[in-house]
Parts: sequence; structure tokens; C-alpha cells
Amino acid sequence: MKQFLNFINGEFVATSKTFENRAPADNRVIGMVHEAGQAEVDAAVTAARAALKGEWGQMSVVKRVEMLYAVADEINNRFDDFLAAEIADTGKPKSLASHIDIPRGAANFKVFADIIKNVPTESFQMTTPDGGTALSYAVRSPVGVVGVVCPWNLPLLLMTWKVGQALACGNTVIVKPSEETPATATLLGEVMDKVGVPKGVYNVVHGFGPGSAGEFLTRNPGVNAITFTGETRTGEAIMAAAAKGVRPVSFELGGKNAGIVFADADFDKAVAGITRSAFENCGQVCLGTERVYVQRPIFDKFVAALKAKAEALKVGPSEMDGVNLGPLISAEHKQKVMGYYEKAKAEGATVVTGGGSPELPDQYKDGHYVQPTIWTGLPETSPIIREEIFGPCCHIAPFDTVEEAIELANDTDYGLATTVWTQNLETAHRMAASIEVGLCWINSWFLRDLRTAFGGSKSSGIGREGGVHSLEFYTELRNVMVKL
Ligand code: NAD
Ligand code: 6OD
Repeated sequence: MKQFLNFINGEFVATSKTFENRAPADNRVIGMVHEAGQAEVDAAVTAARAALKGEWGQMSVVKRVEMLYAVADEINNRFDDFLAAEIADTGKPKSLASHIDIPRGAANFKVFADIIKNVPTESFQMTTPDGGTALSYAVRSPVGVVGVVCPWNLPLLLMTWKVGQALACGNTVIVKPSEETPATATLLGEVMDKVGVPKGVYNVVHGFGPGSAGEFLTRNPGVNAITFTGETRTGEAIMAAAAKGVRPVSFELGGKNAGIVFADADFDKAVAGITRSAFENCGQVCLGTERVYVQRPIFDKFVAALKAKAEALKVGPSEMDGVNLGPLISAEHKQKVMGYYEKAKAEGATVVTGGGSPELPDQYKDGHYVQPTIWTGLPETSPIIREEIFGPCCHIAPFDTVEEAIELANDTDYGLATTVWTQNLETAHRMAASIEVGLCWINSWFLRDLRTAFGGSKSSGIGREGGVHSLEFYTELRNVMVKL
């Protein structure tokens, strides 16, 4: 049986307390995870603090950049290992993991290595009150030890998205992967070791949130800053922990994102786009579309077309030919999503398609599969429309005007992302200017340029990461004033 160990100060560390790692595809136990206690988390913090003062802290930017390139290359060398680990942990289709998750795992190191190599800092020359000259310039230094708390939906992608930036800026990290998906963070420890990243720079502690590694890490005063991706409620708990010591946080949280389709959109592209945004990764994408608003003249035609697309999606385990949707991550999450499927029916929704579990061969009967599901007919006050479900489902409602579409899209506590489909430039720009989100996709969805700012507004997050924006969080800016 596979053992997922902690990675502390360059060593794989076992503990006496373990918990099961189950495959979402069939609920089989596929490994044992070694839970880090207070002692292991404290050891990781000590190692990460020491590494800041050692070879890593003294390393030139050029050498650090080379090292991050080597990490990316080694992820690519071990592409199949990462792919297998990610698929076993999440059950996601191979086509998805091999095109998005693993390539992004490598890209997240290269992009930020390039940025840190090329980013300038400001300088000003001024005349002093006595008629002399002074030069002021900025110096960036790492913020220190960064706690990286991660979710399970895109484990390698989201973890390296943080670790790539943090290390490029010269920090050391302690990663707390989701208890559901320990594999790729552990594997990355082997990569760090192989390419010679100094001990203590990259650490991994396994476990849960409250009363476990997540809480021990975020409460530890030796952690200088915390970057977190996950549920808004968890963000609130982490923010409370970070208040002690007034430590900065960067949060990428939940969403209840709107997809808006105007009657002038390229119909087929809009249907394909919403099919992806509603159902990809079995709906377990924070940027996904659970609220779809379609302009009235094309409403019925759009509902019928999306229904046909949803019914054509093949749900099943990764190894099955032609699978588009894998399982949900866990039995608990399936119960949550199925709870919403039942609630929608009880509230009087029209179930356009889905609403249950698919038929699969007997060996997958304990896997966490659900049908892609579409509803219409619910009021905007329904929990189906207000709460993040995080499953392969969406509600579709009609709208008439641009103003109404803006109002509907903004009528939520969340503010992460939106996808707008129109061929009218003015409509597109008006929507982009008016929707309260961090990310607005026009005629596209989840199209990423890692040089741009990523993050959410309202309850969907704090701060922006990506491109030079990451420097705000991952570095301290010091001003130097030189009287010449
Ligand atoms: P989660 O909040 O339950 O868990 C995320 C991580 O936090 C896990 O590692 C967990 O162990 C840890 N944790 C839980 N409680 C903690 C505590 N009190 N202290 C410290 N750590 C704690 O989220 P999840 O279920 O793993 O992921 C799904 C959620 O993540 C969805 O809400 C989704 O929208 C969100 N998400 C957001 C983004 C984004 O970019 N905005 C990206 C991916 C996922
Ligand atoms: O693409 C990214 O960098 C990113 N953070 C994606 C988040 C996806 C949420 O599920």
C-alpha cells in the first residue's frame, strides 16, 4: 500500500497517526497518509526558517531561476508519474489531467521564474531641500516562510500556482495539501530533492484543517504569510488564525459564477463554452458556471442544445474509453451534491436532464459519480442559485436586457468569475465594466495567461496573484533613500 509521508527539511517523515486515502473512482483504499501533528508542523516551520538564512537565502536570482526551471523540467520528465498520481487521487479523466493539470504544474514554475528575472523596481532622483540630490530606490525581499493551504479539485495546478510564485520570490514554503489529495505534493518533494533545492525550502505537512496540520500551520507565528485556496468559510477561520501577529493572507475562495449568453452570440461556440464551464472536472472548478442566463429569443433553443451536450457527456472512471466526466472527489461531497439535486426537485425545478447517479459497471458502484444536471424554473432566491454546489450542474434562466443581465450576475455574495457570450463589442465591454468579479471571460472560459492578475472580489477572495501582481504578497518592498 502506498504511504504518503510528510516532507520536512528534505526528508520524508512518517508519523504514527495515519488516515486512509481512497480513490474516488471506486472508493478503494489506495494509500495511507501520515498525519503531521504539532511537532511535525513545528519542525517544518523551523526548517523553513533556517533555509531562509542558508544557501537559499544567499542564492542569486539567476541561480534560483535556473533551479525553478529544473523543477519544471523534472515535473515534465516525470509527467506520467504525476499524471497517474493525480488521476488516482481525483479520478479525473486522463484527457483533462494531461492537458491542464500536469502541464500547468510545470508552467507555474517557469512563468514565475521568468517574471522574477525580468521585473524592475522603481527609482527616483530628487532635489533635496538644501539643493542637493538624493536617489531613492526600492528593494524587494522575500516575505519569509509562506504557509500554502490547498484544496483538492486541481491539486498540482493550484499548489504549484502558489509554490512557483513563492519560491521565485525567494521565500520558503510549507504546503498543506488537501487531505483528499496528498499524492502530487508528496511527489514534488522527490522532484525538489532530485534537482537540489536546498533542504527546508519546500516542505509538505499532511492532515486535516481544524485540530490538525492546517490549523497548526496557520496558527504558527513562525509562518510569515498564508496563501489559501478553498471554501470561503475556511478562509474565515484562517483569517482569524492569521490575525495573531497581523500576518498577511492571500485568498482564492468560492464562487457562484454567472454565464451570460446574448442572443447575438455565436450559438454553437456559446453552447460549447457553457458545456465546459458548467461540467468540466465534474463541475469542481471554482470558476465554473452554476448560474446560466440566456437572452429570451434563444432561451428554449439554448436549453435544448445544452441538454443534448450534457447527455452526450460520458461519465465514468478515467480508464474507460471516451470518458468526459470523472467522479466527485468523495462520498461526502457526493452526498452534498445529491442533496442539492434533491432540493432542486423539492423546490419545484424543472429537471431538464440528470438529477441522479449514472449506471456504471459493478466494480465502480462505490465510486462517487453523478449525472450532469440542468434545471430551469427556480426563483433567484433558491439555495440552488445562491449557494456554491461544486458539482456538474447549472440552472438556466432567461433575461431580456443588458441591464437585467448585469443585475442578475451581480446578485450574489460571491465575485470570482463570469463568462459572457456575445458578438457585440459594446455589450461585451459594458458587461466587463459592470460585473463585480475578478475574472471576466468574453467568448471564452478558463483561458489563462499567467502574467495576468487572478483572484476574486466580494466573498470570493482577498488579493490578486499572477504576473507581477504576485510580488505584492510574496515580497516586502523596502525603500532606500540615498542622499548623494
Ligand atoms: P476547503 O476549504 O474545505 O479545504 C481547503 C484546505 O483547507 C484543505 O487543505 C483543508 O484541510 C484546509 N482547512 C480546512 N479547514 C481549515 C482550518 N480551519 N485551518 C486551516 N486549514 C483548513 O476547500 P475544498 O473543499 O478543499 O475545496 C473546494 C473549495 O475551494 C470550493 O469552495 C472552491 O470554490 C474553492 N476553490 C477556490 C479557488 C479559487 O481560485 N478561488 C480555486 C479552487 C477551489
Ligand atoms: O488557473 C489558475 O491559476 C487557477 N488558480 C485556477 C483556479 C481554479 C479553480 O478551481
